[in-house]
Amino acid sequence: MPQPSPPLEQPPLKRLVRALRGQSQTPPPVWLMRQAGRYLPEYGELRRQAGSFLSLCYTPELAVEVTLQPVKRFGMDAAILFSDILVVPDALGVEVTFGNGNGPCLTPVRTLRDVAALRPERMHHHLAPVYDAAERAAQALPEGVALIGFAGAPWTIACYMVEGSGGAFTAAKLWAFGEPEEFQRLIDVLVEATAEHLIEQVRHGAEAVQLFDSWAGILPSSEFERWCIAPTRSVVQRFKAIWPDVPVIGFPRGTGCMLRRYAEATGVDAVSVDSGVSAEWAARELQPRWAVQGNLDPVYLLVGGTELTGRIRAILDALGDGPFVFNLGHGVLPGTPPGNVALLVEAVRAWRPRGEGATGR
Ligand code: 1CP
Repeated sequence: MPQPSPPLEQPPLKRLVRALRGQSQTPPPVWLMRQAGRYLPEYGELRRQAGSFLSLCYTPELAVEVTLQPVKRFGMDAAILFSDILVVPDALGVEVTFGNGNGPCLTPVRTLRDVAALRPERMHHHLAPVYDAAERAAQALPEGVALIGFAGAPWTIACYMVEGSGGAFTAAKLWAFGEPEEFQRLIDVLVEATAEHLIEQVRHGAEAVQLFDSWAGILPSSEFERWCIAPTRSVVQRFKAIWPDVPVIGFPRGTGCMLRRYAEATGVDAVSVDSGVSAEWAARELQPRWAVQGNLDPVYLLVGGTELTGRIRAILDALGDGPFVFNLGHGVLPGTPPGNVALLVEAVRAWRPRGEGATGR
């Protein structure tokens, strides 16, 4: 009698995904926010080939190559899809340009009429090259390396859309605090668009997603619930309705002691912490319930040497025993010597918990 064929084996979960699901890994997986980009000479070449920054994002062959560059050079545990948080407003029909080194420039959205002119129905078509890049990157990555998809959180995207540029975002705050019902309409559009964008990236191969709320820290505590937490919770709920097992990392930068409330209320699986809170605080207040990611100040990558390796070890000693993903508190800075990124990855890989020999862990 022929034996029944064994059930198809699922590939083992990647180290990044396991850590984000709450399983400690020794040593913890490592990747860096903005690990692709201007500090890498090989990025500069492709950037010139593409012409504009957005055409780099929308040319799948080039976007895949840039996504893979840091992984090829340094061997991180994850690649973040090369794109930008501002492709969402671009896809909604807002004109977005990136001047040379001057940051982004957008046609400001400041009235209900501007909100009504947004075109969510064209988003999917517009972002097709990004999803194509995700699919190709997921296939091209070395075994065991996970692909991370991402989006800006609604508050942070609204900041850029209302202001029309980077900066202090006073126009966005003025609208949010002065005419909250109007501003809510913009946030509602962004909640849908953001969830859709994350869901599609997973459909095309991303294995975890990160929500960048880079400007959550400029909200006063009285407005934090309404403009950071509530929209994020809505995005996570929509995403989880489609992909319940795919981990979501939340990064509400600059929010200090509010991080705990954020994690409790939004439903994220993991919290990315900036360098403003200590690794010990994160280990005590967050790690018992959520995976933690972070939190080396990117300036240590400019400093290098034993200051860098000492800080890495201190963070790992505080957080490395629990579910943890080594990362920075914010993105890699332009001008970072690539050799220091190599040193970082090596130092994380060499780390073992204290007393490992004694306890046999
Ligand atoms: O080549 C160039 O001149 C463009 C520089 C650049 C790069 C490399 C921009 C313009 N965006 C990116 C890629 C990018 N942006 C990635 C993928 C690469 C990777 O991480 O390896 C990601 C995840 C982002 C996310 C992003 N874009 C954020 C959130 C993270 C953060 O830094 O807080 C934000 C705020 C942006 C907006 C943006 N895009 C680019 C710039 C210069 C900015 C910041 C503008 C400002 O300071 O307000």
